[in-house]
Amino acid sequence: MTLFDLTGRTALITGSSGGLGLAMARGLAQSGAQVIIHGRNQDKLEAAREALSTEGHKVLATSFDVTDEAAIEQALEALNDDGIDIDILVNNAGVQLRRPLLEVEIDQWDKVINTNLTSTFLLGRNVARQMIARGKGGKIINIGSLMSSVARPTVGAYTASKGGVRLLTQSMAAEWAEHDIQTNAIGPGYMMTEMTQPLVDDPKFNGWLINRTPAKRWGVPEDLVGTVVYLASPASNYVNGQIIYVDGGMLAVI
Ligand code: GCO
Ligand code: CA
Repeated sequence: MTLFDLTGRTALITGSSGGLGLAMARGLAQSGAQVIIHGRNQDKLEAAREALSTEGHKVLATSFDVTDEAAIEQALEALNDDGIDIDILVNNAGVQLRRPLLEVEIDQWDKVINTNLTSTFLLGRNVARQMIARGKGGKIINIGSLMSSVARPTVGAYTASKGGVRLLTQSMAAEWAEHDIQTNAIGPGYMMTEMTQPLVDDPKFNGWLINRTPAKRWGVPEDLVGTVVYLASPASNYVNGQIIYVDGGMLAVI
């Protein structure tokens, strides 16, 4: 069993029918894990499942609203009934809202907080309950953002939610480390995905980004694979409550 071998482990990755989530699911599968991918769009989810299966990976698919406690409980129960234990949970599902705070309505605010932060609490709590009941420990990896620690105009709700993810990660570590659960976060920088496509297509923003990033390039989803495999593997068994920024150096440099 090498330090990064995930053979025999099962990983649930939310929001993984495309973008960062699918790249992380593929990376975990390539390291030997059985992956359970998740999404709300059935066509996208099935296409992702087909792709991973065709590549020879052990893959299952599940679909539930990450903001709905009953739906989460039902989905976890169904996996349990199929004898599937979740050893690795990646809380990746998230939405963005680019709108000045003065113009944000409460239902828009709630959608961002519920999808990005509350979902991480609900899934983390329920999976941790199972891990503790099994006495086997496990890995919880919460996907934060550059915005877990810095802000920019027009993404206030998202930033508040991702700042919450960072300190919720530390709170989970504080309470669950003694059960051999390692809870850490990844803070992706500006990665090329559907979510950031409008920014890529904006010559002004794109120019600023390339200039502001020490690596002088956008990240791509595959840039997250090494970090998620590390945090999902025995290599990180004594790492807890940390956030690792995968941002081309942006946060380290003014
Ligand atoms: C934005 C972007 C960022 C990225 C990412 C950066 O509008 O500023 O959407 O928030 O998505 O979160 O880490
Ligand atoms: Ca197992």
